[in-house]
Amino acid sequence: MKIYLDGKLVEKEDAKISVFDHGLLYGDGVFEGIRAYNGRVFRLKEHLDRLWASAKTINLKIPIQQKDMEKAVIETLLSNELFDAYIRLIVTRGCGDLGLDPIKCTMPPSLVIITDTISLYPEELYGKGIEIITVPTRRMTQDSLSPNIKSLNYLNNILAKMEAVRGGAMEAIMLNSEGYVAECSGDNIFIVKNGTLYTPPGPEGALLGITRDAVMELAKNKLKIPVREERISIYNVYNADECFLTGTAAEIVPVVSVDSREIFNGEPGKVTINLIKEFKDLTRSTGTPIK
Ligand code: PXG
Repeated sequence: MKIYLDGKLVEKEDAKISVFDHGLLYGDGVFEGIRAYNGRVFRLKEHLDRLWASAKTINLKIPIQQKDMEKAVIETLLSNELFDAYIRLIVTRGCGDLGLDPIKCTMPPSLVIITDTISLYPEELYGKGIEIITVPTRRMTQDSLSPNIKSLNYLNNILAKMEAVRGGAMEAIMLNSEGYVAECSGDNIFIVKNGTLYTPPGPEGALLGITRDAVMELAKNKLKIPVREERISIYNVYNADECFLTGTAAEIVPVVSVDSREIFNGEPGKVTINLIKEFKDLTRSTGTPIK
């Protein structure tokens, strides 16, 4: 397996970064998770725009142009002969000393691209749906650290994920500090009520997911149903007609129970099933060609 590291394709064993990189010392850096389907990278530009926005927010200058990053992603996929893949892009702050101040990082940021095949939730769960729970760890808030930054420090989400797994669930609903629904540990959340699709807006603590965006477009344009980015409570989730999660890794996964409350009749809903189909068509027919 070849890894892209600072402009070179190297073997996995040689893809190493210094222990003085602030990406390791402090989680100081940003990342993206992207997917390629059927020889095309899905929404590559949108992912790179989000990477650049995360970097800008933490005042990290990515040392190459977006076009060159695009080429590097394609090159890495080609060298691994991967046409259906998960792509992890990482930009670290670079090497410094043991102090927090990134001014001391005299080396440029490191760029890493890992491409691999991906293991999803087991296939049958897409038909059956998953059971999820609300966890104690709250999604961090805009007034401390923007949840819209995809930073290398994912402890907030990791704690939530561990709490979900300990509670026997595959995903965690994270509330924000006001007690409203923000998102899940690695996915956005949607509900359907009376024919309208709802999802929490960014400021509530939701990452502006690329899959979330695609799903909102499909709901509006293909399913012709209204979409609202609106504050939702856990009461709204328990009493929804449908619930599902979206993310690059998970795609669209139906939720059939939340905190032991069955969602409607405990089966994946019609809107969810239609969106899964539309999303599949979209991911297999659009995107940046790998060749
Ligand atoms: N919310 C959070 C907090 C995320 O990290 C999403 C939503 C979905 O966004 P996209 O753009 O992918 O639709 C993410 C992204 C994992 C894992 O192992 C998940 C993400 C990132 C890294 C690892 O589940 N999800």
